[in-house]
Formats: sequence, C-alpha cells, structure tokens
Amino acid sequence: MPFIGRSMTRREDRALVRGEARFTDDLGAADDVPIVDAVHMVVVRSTVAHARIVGVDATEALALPGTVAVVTGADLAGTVSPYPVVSRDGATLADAPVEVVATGTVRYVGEPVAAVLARSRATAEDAAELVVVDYEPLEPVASVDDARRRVAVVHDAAPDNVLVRWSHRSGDVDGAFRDARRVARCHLHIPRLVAAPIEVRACVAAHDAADDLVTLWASAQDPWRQSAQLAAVLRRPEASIRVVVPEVGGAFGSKGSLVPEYALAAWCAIHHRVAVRWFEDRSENFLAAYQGRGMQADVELALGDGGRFLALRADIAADIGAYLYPNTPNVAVTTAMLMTGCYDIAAAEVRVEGLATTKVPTGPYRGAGRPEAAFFVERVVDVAARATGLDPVEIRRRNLVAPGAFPHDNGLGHRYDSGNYPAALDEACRLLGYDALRAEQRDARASGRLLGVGIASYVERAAPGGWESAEALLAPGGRVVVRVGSSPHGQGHETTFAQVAADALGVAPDAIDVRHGDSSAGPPGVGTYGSRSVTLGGSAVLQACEGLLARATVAAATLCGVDPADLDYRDGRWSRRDRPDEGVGLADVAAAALDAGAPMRADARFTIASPVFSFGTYGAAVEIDPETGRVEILRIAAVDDAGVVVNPLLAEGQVVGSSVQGVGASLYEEVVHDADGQPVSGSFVSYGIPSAPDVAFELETALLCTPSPLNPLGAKGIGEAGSIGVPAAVDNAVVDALAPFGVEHVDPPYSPERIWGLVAGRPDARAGG
Ligand code: MCN
Repeated sequence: MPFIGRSMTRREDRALVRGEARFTDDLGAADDVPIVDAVHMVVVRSTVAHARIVGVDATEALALPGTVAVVTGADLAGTVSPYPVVSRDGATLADAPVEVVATGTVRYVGEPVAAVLARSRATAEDAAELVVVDYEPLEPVASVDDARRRVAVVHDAAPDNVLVRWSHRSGDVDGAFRDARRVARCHLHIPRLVAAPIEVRACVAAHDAADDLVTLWASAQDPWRQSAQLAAVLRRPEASIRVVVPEVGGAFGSKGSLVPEYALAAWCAIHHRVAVRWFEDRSENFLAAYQGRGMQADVELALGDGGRFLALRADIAADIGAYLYPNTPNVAVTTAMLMTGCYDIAAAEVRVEGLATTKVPTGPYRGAGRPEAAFFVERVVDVAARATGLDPVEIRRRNLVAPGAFPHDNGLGHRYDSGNYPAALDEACRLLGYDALRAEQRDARASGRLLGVGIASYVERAAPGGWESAEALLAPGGRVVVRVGSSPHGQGHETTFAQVAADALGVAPDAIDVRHGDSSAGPPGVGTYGSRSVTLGGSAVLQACEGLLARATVAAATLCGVDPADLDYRDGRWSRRDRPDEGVGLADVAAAALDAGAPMRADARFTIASPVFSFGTYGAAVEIDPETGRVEILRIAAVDDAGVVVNPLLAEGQVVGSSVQGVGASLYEEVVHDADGQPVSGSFVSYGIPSAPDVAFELETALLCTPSPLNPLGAKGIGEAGSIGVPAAVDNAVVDALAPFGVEHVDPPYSPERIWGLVAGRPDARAGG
C-alpha cells in the first residue's frame, strides 16, 4: 500500500512536545553558534509616524557601562543597498524599498532608527532608551483615503502615493453592464491583521573574517530568500552568506522576507566584529513585523437572465504602509487576479492601487490576497442572490465554471488547471446541513432568533515561484537522506516528504531522513510560501528519489553481475530474477558507492509550467444574540480540494489551523491606528486572537480530489485554505442573520459593538475602518 494518501502522525512532534526542539533563541555553542561572545542588539524605533530625523544623539547611551556601540543610519550609509523589489504579473511599482535603518525620514511608528549593541540584553534595552532622536514632524498619512487625498507625500518617488498599480480588462465589460438586468454592488473593507506567530522574530548573526563568511541563524520561512536578500542588502556575493533556519514557531507569511533587523544584525556582526543576537518582544512584533490584509474594494457584478454573471468590475485599494518589502506587491495583485473567483464570467475589469500610508508595511499573511478575493467576490455574489431572489447556493451553482471546462482562463491572467467546483459546493451544503438549517432559520426568525447561514466558494492560486529542488543521498547503512528547498515552519514537511520519498524508493518512511533549512547544504531552493511545498518540493523529492533509485539499480546490477533489467526490486532490495535468493540491498549499494569515493546521490529541480489552483467551498452557521450583538459560530463546513493529498491528517490539520485564523479574522482581529498613525492595538490585550473556548463550534472537514495535471504528484496546496474560506462564509452568514434588520453588508471583525449597533439601527456601524 502506498504511503502517499496515508494519514501518518508527525515525526516532528516528538522533539517539540518534549521541549527538545531548538528555536533560534535556544541555539547554543553546540549548534556552532558563537553565543559566548555574542552581544545583544536592541533596536531604537521611531515613536512618530512621519517625521524628518534632525539628529540622533547617542552620547548617554554610549556612556552606559556595557554598551558596545550605537549604530545609526549614517553609519550604514554607503555600505548597504535597499531591499530589491521586483515587479511581477505586470504591476507597476514605485521605488519605495525598505531601508535597513531610517535615514532622513521616518515613515511609521516602530521603524528602526538606530541599534544598540551591549553586553547584556538589559543593558542594551537601557541604552536604547537613552538614545535621543530629534524629529521634525510631518503630516501622517493614516489611511488609504488620506493617501489618495495626498495629505502628505510619503515618498518623493510616488507623488500620488501610489506604490503599486495593476489593472486588467477582458471581454466586453461596458456592453455587459449596459445590457445587464441588474447590477449587484458593494463596498467592502478588510482591516489590517497581524500574523501573531507563537515565536516572534529572532536571529543570531556572525562573521567569520578568515573566510569572510556571514552566517545568519534566523527564524524565517526558508533560508533562500533570506540569503538572496541579505546578499543584495549587504552588497556581498551570495556565496559569502550562509543562512540557517532552525525550528520555527510559526510564521503564517510574516517571515518570508528578510526584515531590517536581521540585516542590521548581520551588518553589525561584520562591522563591529562580534556575533550579534537579536530577538524581539511581542510589542515589537506588533509594531514592526509586516502586517497583513488592509484592503478595500468597490465591486460590481452585472447580472443577466436567471442570475447569470455577465461581467465583474472591481476597484481595489490596498493600504500598503510605508515601504515595499519584496513580497508586498504580490498580495494586492494576487487579489486582483482572482476576482472572477470560481465563476465563469465572460468579461472582467479589475484595477488595483496600493497606497503608501505612514504605517508599518504590509506583506503576506496566511492566504495573502486570496482571502481578500474570496471575501470581495463571495460578498457580491450574495448581494446578487438577494437582488435576484435566488438562493445563494443556487446562484452559485448556475455560475460556477463547469467541471468539463478546464483548463479555464479566468479573464484576469490566470489559467486554472483543473477543478470540480459544483462537487465542492454540494459537499459543503451536505456537511453543513444547508437545507435543514434554512428550515430551522424560518422557524427561528418567526421567534426572533437571529440565525444566519453563509456559503462561500473559493479558488486559490497555489504553488507560485516556478520551481523547487531536492537531493536524495544514499547514506551508509542504506538510509536515504533527502534535502529539500522547502523548509517547514509547522507544516510537517519532514513527515510528508518522507512519505513521498518512501513510495519512490519502495521503503518505509522511517528509512528516510529529511533535512532542510541550511543554505550551505544541499541544492539551492526557493522556499515555503503560497502553499507550494508539496506541489513543488514534493515533486522535486519524488524526482530526486526516482533518480536515486535508477542510479542505485544500475549499481546493484553491477554488484550482482547482471543487467538492471534482470533484477527485481522490492522493499529496498534487488534480487536476481534467475536466482531470487541472490541479491543486494540499499546498504550494499551505499557501501559500494562510498568505497568508490563518494556517496550515491541524485538531484532534481522540478519546474512547473504555471501555478496550480486549489479550490473549495465553506459553509457557516451563526447565531447572533440581539441583546449583546455577540456572534456565535455554530458550525463550519470546510470542503477543500488540493488534488492528491499526501497526508490527509496533516492536510486536515492545516485546514483546522487556518480555519481558526479565519475565525479570528471574522470575529476579533483588527489592527487599529489612530489619526496620527499611532498604533492602538499593540498587544494581545488590545488585539484579540481566538483561544480554545472561542473555537468550540463544530468544524466538519472534507477533502475532495481533482488531481492537478501540472505535477507528477497531482498535488495542489492546502496550507491556507481555512483563512480563505472561513471569513467569506462567516461574513455571508452574519449578513444573512441580520437580514431582518435590512442589513446589506457588514465588514469584519464582527465585534459585539459593531453588530449591536446594526441591530439597534445605527447604519454607521456597518462599515469597517
Ligand atoms: N499537504 C498534503 N498534500 C497536499 C497538500 C498539502 O499532504 N496536496 C499537507 C502536507 O502535510 C504539508 C501541508 O499540508 O506539509 C502544507 O502543504 P502546502 O499546502 O504545500 O503548503 P506549504 O507547505 O508550502 O506551507 C505554506 C503554507 C502557508 S503559505 C502558510 S502562510 C502557513 C501554512 O502553510 N503557515 C503556517 N501552514 C502553516 N502551519 C503552521 N503550523 N505554521 C505556519 O506558520
């Protein structure tokens, strides 16, 4: 029986639950990390949203015993370059890259202005407080509307405050709107969110002057983007940089780009000839780690006879924040390119602008553009259902891309590889108990109860980035070591890739060691983001292991003195067809290769023609307490299709985890800045994420399987599914529950205050920030 498709428990968990796993801040001398002489770095951060830096006075800080150095933007001048930001998918970008340390102007509260190096963390913190920064205030730009009104120009390179611009048009949009029977419209807003990983950002940096090698141990999603970006920032060849990613306590998209603090630590290690440790506290993570979402849209759907979707128009504005990280522009463009969702819409016109605000930059947060698209599309579909008098399920069913219509061009630049959208819709309705809930809702409404049912279908662009690599090596004793470019930060790659390798090599997963996370070991890779690892990394593992087996079979044939075609292979052993008792095993082949001078290995670089498109339908049932405005989620049905699933247990774990984050985004989470650009939500006291009692509802999951034709596993991604499906479904359920009050829309989060305002008839409670 193959291991692909089997639910296997995570081999990673043993070390994690025993507290043996080593995160960046746990690293010690045994890990080759020079902690003994390391100094601590504490970052001095801007306390204002927008200002000119008049001066930085470090006199008192430097006088504090134990302070080693104070580093400012002036010290870095001429030795660092801004982060490279490359335009993709045809977006036009303004030149507004992240600076390592602010020089001249600060553009958000929390922006690094200086760094203190000291012998102890406590001294570094005390010294940081003694650094005096003199600011000349500038007008803050606290919202997208302020940016459009140009209350101030954030970057001279973008006098209109537009940092990202993308648009696309296909089909006869104007004609469709002209001929439409009806047009469904809505204005929607998603607040900024924080990723809130359990482990905040942390790094250790060291410079070996003899070899001129910079090593960065970092809590990050992968070593590859860190090393490429660090090389660019420090103006060094990539070969002179090694990045090691130890165990990572979650990232959810927020540790994909190199952050200024890591670059700063590396710079300090080189220029001050010391090893440097930096880890932030939770407040710094709120202040300075790039945030997610923060998008609004005006969406219009032209409807023909029978609720047919004729054309979609959308105008999207993203609150980019102060700078572009390399992965910042992707998010808004991803949203824009998925605005036709799962539907067959002949004409579409989508425009997106990413605006500069004087707030911490945004970047990917689990879903990264897809939750926004699902929310925007699925809300307008529900508005269309109400306008046409059709049931929300029925209007969807009439407009979904048909199973026989793949590959499907979505009109916005994507070609969906495969899908069966009606099957996901049907299964979600079944799991949710849609018909029974509608019947219950009729009775509930008659007795004044506010029961709501919501459905949302989504399509997810997964596995971007083109390629991934793997190496399979036959180690002494016949174990196989697989090195892969996708390093995990909670997904369970070691278990999953071992299953793939086991099937390719005809051995048990226990015989496979999976390694990752060190840019100096194994073939170069791309990284972990965009739910790409199984599709791309898994395919690379499969091909590397197939290559290894082919090579090993030739070697086994030589050892047996026969032709490879005259061998049978099973369970890690070759036997001669003519004399089945004679043969050799993987250990023999490994030993022979080592005797000949080098271990046997095979590399693979799997390249994919285009991304894959996972999909699904989510359903939610909610009840609102009219007295308090509290939304209670009763049940969520999550139906996802990620093609061939390697490990259903872990895939379901991904669905559950991302669904809980989706619930957080729906009910509780919102980053708030005041009109001066000062963050109001700076800790978990003022920013709520769900805890166990908040997720006591029924969560029914199901995995469907429509294989992708674009990779040998037939796999697609699932790592972000619930973050995409849940908010859209819950929103539709909340609006449905509030229908008796004439509520047509409410933006997340559905705080009791906001909902109570609507129930109490305050229309201004409708919209978000
Ligand atoms: N899987 C599978 N078969 C498939 C697809 C996935 O068995 N066809 C299972 C595998 O066990 C795999 C996991 O699901 O390890 C996720 O695989 P995939 O969908 O390929 O996504 P990635 O491994 O590339 O992970 C990235 C994705 C993203 S983009 C975010 S954000 C995210 C996430 O994964 N952040 C996470 N899941 C997270 N989980 C944890 N615990 N912590 C995070 O920070």
